[in-house]
Amino acid sequence: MPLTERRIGALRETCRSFRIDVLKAIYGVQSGHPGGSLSVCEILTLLYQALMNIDVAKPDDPDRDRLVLCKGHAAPMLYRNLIEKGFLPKDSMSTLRHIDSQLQGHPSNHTPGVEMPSGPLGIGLSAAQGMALGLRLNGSPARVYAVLGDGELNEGAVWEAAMSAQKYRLANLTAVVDYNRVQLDGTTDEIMPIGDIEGKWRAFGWNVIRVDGHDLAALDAAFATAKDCTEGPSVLIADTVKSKGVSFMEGKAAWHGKPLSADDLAKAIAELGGEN
Ligand SMILES: Cc1ncc(C[n+]2csc(CCOP(=O)(O)OP(=O)(O)O)c2C)c(N)n1
Repeated sequence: MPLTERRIGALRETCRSFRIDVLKAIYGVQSGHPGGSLSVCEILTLLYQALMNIDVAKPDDPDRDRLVLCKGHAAPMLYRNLIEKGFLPKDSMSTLRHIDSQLQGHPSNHTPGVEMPSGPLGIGLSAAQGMALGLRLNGSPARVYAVLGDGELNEGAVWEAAMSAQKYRLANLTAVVDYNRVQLDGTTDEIMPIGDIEGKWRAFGWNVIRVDGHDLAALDAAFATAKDCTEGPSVLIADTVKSKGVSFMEGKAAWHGKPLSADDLAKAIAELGGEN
């Protein structure tokens, strides 16, 4: 069943407030990655708040769905989602990147709700496909989601995992590429062009679904199509905008890993309709 318009509207509001909370946390510690956290907002929020079968009361449920945030630098948006699901204390965003905090700069498996540590790009899809294979061998109905960046596709290990997931026809695995076309210090086209991104995944035997990565209803439909594909793994190529939601930051590599100044934060919050 697709999500109702009402539910989509509520999730849109959730995304708006998550963007503000993430920017405030990065501002507070003067460190972190705003660009890729904002671009992946709808993808993570839809999965965590609506689609994935996870329950804080049963964190070790063998049949829980798993998500690997392969682009681990977008951790602030992951943490904001885990807080909402009750895995982390409500007020913990302000501890982002503090020593001994559960909210480290990149996901750690010491953090409740995190299934796989990440940060080094390129390793997440291998871990996710291993999880998917193990779950299938155990007869579990659980699904595994792997969220990658398009810059991350520069890593050869991604394509080894892509080959392997197709060999084992892992229909319980959905990868999502947050295709914002910008990486750390330039565009993906400048640094290492991906070319025909859909054709590449198709050549590796994947079911490819193209989607607007900020349109929650379209993403919901795309995840449903992926679930219905029983032949093998699916990948959503999700067109997104780096730093989505804050016009003066959008599409700019400069905001990949730069904290906001007090003025920037005030402007961003005003644009997102929040209170300073
Ligand atoms: C193996 C590895 N090399 C380099 C880095 C440094 N690094 C962190 S983020 C990033 C750019 C990632 O770009 P992309 O995957 O497109 O992420 P997004 O734009 O979605 O934030 C780089 C090169 C890293 N984390 N791991």
